Amino acid sequence: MKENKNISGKPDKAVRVTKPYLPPLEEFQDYLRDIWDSRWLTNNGKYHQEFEKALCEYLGVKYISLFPNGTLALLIALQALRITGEVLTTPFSFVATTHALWWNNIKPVFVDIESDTFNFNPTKIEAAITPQTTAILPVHIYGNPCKVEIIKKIADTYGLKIIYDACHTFGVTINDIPVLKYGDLSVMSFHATKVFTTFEGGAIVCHDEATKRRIDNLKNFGFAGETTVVAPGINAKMNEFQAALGLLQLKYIDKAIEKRKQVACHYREGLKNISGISYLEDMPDVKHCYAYFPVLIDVDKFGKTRDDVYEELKRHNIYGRRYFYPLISQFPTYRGLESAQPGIMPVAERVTQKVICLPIYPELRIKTVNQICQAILGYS
Ligand code: T4K
Repeated sequence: MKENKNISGKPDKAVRVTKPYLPPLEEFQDYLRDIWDSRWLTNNGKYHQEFEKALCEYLGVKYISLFPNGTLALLIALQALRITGEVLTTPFSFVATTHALWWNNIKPVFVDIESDTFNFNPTKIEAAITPQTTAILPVHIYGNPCKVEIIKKIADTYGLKIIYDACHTFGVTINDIPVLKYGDLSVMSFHATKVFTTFEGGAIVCHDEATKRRIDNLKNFGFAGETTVVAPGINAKMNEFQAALGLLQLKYIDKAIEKRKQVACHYREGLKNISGISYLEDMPDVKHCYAYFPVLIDVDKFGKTRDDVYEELKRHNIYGRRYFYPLISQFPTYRGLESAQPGIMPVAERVTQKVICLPIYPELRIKTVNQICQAILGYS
């Protein structure tokens, strides 16, 4: 394996929270040459079309629209369903989830999370619904599925749409059913830090042809033909280079997820029975993608805070990340909202103080995983 170099060209020994899994460069060069020769670079090109089809097959869904990143896909998902007013969402996510609401002039209403999954808590939905509520935007955080059946039941009762932020999931299934089949729409990210990457990238999964057409129009300035514009759309098209990488990545993704699983299993083994350290187990009947490996540090039992551990790991050249700290509702941009007030979301407030995501990626050596566990153990 080649050694990584840092920006100044020196060997980079740091172990970071993630590292993109890339196919052999020679294989990508064939695609590059083809794109170069064809001079067709974007706008629903050959590889875009092939990738959409191949991705539908791989993920077991009917309709996918590709995007240049997950954030634009979230923005368009909300536009496509004409969501307005208030939307219930989680404060425990990457800030893009809530930003997408704000950019659409929608008021986010934060709802607490569950203590065992860190996902949006469905038992808190009904109390947060108002006459202005039009939709729910939960996140399958760390790739672990939300309680999709319960959320659907509540949404159906109140006539609400569901858009899942599925930016952490790839190939995740519940009882062999793709998690992407739930909700009116699901939004994916193929950013460099994700399980499946197209450099930057994203997608919306929908379940009927008319919605797919509307999404495709919206991402192409609203054009519904050469001379007709049916909506104030935007430019949110994935280019041919991203699509070609996506096609190639599909060949390797199963192997990559299997390697992530091995890393997760070794962490669980290395960190088990340590007072004050807890982590998520695999959920029954779920096929996971092992996007992140979050660990909670309980200061009373472990004797050190999460931030102590974070700093200690840095001294070992190991860069975990405090995903997701602070809560979105604690950022100055959002903390004025009624639903963001301190004390309203006790679980999220507790988890955000305790969580650290340890490095996980397919090329992470088991030897390194053991060293990370030892660094934590030796610090208690
Ligand atoms: N919804 C959710 C739930 C999300 O998590 C995200 C994105 C979105 C929506 C929006 O999707 P996108 O519009 O991004 O497609 C990263 C990512 O930028 C962001 O995509 C991701 N979530 C978020 C959780 O993490 P940072 O600021 O933590 O990334 P950064 O640059 O610090 O990278 C983290 C580590 O990854 C680095 O220390 C090393 C490694 N890395 C990173 C890059 C960019 C590489 O090895 N190579 C790379 O090219 O936000």
